[in-house]
Amino acid sequence: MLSGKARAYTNIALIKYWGKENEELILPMNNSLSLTLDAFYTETEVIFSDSFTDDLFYLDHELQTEAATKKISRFLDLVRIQANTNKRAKVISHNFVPTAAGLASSASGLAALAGACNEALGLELDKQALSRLARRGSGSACRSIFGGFVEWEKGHDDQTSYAQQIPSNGFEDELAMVFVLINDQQKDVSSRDGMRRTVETSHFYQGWLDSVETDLMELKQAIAEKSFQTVGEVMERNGLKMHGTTLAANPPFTYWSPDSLKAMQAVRELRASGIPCYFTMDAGPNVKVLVEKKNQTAVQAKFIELFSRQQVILAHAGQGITIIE
Ligand code: 2P0
Repeated sequence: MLSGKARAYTNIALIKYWGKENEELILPMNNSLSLTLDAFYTETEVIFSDSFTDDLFYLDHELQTEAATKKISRFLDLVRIQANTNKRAKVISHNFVPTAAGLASSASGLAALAGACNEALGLELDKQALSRLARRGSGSACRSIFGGFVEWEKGHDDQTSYAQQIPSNGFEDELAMVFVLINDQQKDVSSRDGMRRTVETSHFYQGWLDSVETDLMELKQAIAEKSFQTVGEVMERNGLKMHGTTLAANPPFTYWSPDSLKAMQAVRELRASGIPCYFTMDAGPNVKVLVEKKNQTAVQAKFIELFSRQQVILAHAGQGITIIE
């Protein structure tokens, strides 16, 4: 019996990963840049044994469906090839999310699983190799191997596509991210399906590709200079552009709900009142607001007033993957 356990934190992209160049290897169309956060994480234990006849996947004490287990099994198959073993595995995973608001993240989940497998099978992968492995499970997971600001270099093949931490001179420790959790009744378009549909059909997708490198360069410069305003402005417009591409897909779709718009408007009002803060959104209606720590309380208060205390969660910069003994 071989076992390993790891914890990985979720990350939020300031420059978004949106579209795959290669679906099987999960090579992205563009570089992305994220901030790893401390508020949401996954702990995963994996046990490989000759006595198991199938892979089993438990999430928060519940045995998962065949479909969910299949995704995990496909990832475990990659690991089994690397370790040259046929052993089946039991995967026991816990998501640590303050409320059940659809924030369970494939980024922290697949990163933790990759780390646990590395440990269990003694693969001795370094962080770069671990990032490449996590990428095969879910693209954004390759960024959760590292803490702080992280760039995923798109690369051109399996070897060259991985994330790395970018130097920031501790800038991330001055920042906070306020999560505004918005429940809506809409049926989700998964990020995987959403990005595929956008790449294949959106007339705005080329515009995304044409401008994302400039956004990335400006963001990296702003991080180096610790310019909060520029970081926020670039993040906000990059996120809006990503969401713009979905409106021109066929069939068109959006992740925004009326409450998402309400939260965006509140961010603009906060700025107008002299509190610099900026929003971004991912493949769902939640709004994430980047603010300097010195202004986090004012931003939290505004959203608690507009929504409710349970819908507002404060996060700070988090660390990379850790092995749990
Ligand atoms: C991101 N998202 O950069 C972007 C922004 C969603 C919107 O990475 O298909 O779950 O497993 O590679 O990593 C979510 O996509 O997709 C994501 P797969 P993943 O954070």
